[in-house]
Amino acid sequence: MSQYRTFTAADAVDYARQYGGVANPTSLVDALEIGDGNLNLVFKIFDTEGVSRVIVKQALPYVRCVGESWPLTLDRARLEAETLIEHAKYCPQHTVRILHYDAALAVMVMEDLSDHEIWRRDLVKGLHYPGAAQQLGEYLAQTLFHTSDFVQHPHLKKAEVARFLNPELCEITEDLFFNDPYIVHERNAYPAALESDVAALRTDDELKFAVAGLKHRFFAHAEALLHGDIHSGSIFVKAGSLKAIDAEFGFYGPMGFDVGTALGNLLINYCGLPGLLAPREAAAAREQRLQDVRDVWVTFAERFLMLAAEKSTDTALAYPGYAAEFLKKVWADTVGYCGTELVRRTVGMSHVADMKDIGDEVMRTECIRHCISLGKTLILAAPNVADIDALIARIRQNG
Ligand code: SR1
Ligand code: MG
Repeated sequence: MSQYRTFTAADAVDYARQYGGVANPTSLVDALEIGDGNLNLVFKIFDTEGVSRVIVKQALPYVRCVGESWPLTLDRARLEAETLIEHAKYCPQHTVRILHYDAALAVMVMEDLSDHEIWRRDLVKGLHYPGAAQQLGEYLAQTLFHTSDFVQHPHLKKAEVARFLNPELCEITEDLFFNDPYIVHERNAYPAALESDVAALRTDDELKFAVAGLKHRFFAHAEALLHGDIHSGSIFVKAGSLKAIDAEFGFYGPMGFDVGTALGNLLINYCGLPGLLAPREAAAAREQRLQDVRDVWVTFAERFLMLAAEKSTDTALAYPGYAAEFLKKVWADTVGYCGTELVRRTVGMSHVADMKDIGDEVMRTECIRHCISLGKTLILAAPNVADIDALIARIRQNG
């Protein structure tokens, strides 16, 4: 990676001129670094009219939100670009378009989605995008089915597992999801008033046993090419459109991890809404969030079964009824991983606006307490939650 250098705004403009695919490249004149995520540099590239035209994204050789003390592989840029390119083969309508990438520079150029909004930013305002949940279910079904053993040739599948080995980014997930919240760790951060709730996670044998199973399946079950971090901050929306971005955690893993992460972020929002909005608006938005959870799962499951019936190429896996049986395992994983997302976003290091933006400290603490409690409930209940109705009933029971 000797060619690597960290881009300045001027470098980003030059790069976009070469690889942005704009008709008149010299019209690109300005760049603004807008990265607000945990890991990378992100430049918006503007033309002479001040219109943003493409995005240049570059991985830094360390975790941006922590600094150089936490080095991180530059190969994540290749993994991100190749995951998104792969997903776009099967679901172009819901995957950001990668125009160019360079593994040595750890850089990619992608379509500008300035006419969209980061979904989390609008979920925090209680806004609803009709159809977004179904579109997310469609993205999950298309990408996970088409990269699975149901349809990939066994030789290709094994080669793809190798191409998408992502040990360093997986290790972040392994630590942040499945270790840190259940031990004393310096990365953890939560309100002091919740010390006893968090301490209870550390001594709950049944819970730690269930988390061990989820971590083990994350290690071992190479079921499909996951996005790997499909939270509401990795999704752009506008009326009638949804696009997944930010797939640097992509690897072959258990399908329920992606579906559970997606549902988990809707439920984090559900838990935060009473602190974000006035009571009447919060109640309405929470009902919508439960409907979104239902719509994501139902769309995912129905489309997955339809694809399995129509397109499965593996002789044994195509046996009638097998896909439905497999989906039951994906469902149990989904509920479990969903629970771990709720716990790690509140107890661990990666906090989100759905909680951080709650102005009132007491209210924020209560919303976080609810999120931890719901997460724990879902992890424990995962093998016994019969279906989406039972999940929604459990969520309501939890408060
Ligand atoms: C150190 S990275 C922390 C988190 O940010 C990313 O978006 C992932 O969610 C990761 O877990
Ligand atoms: Mg990300």
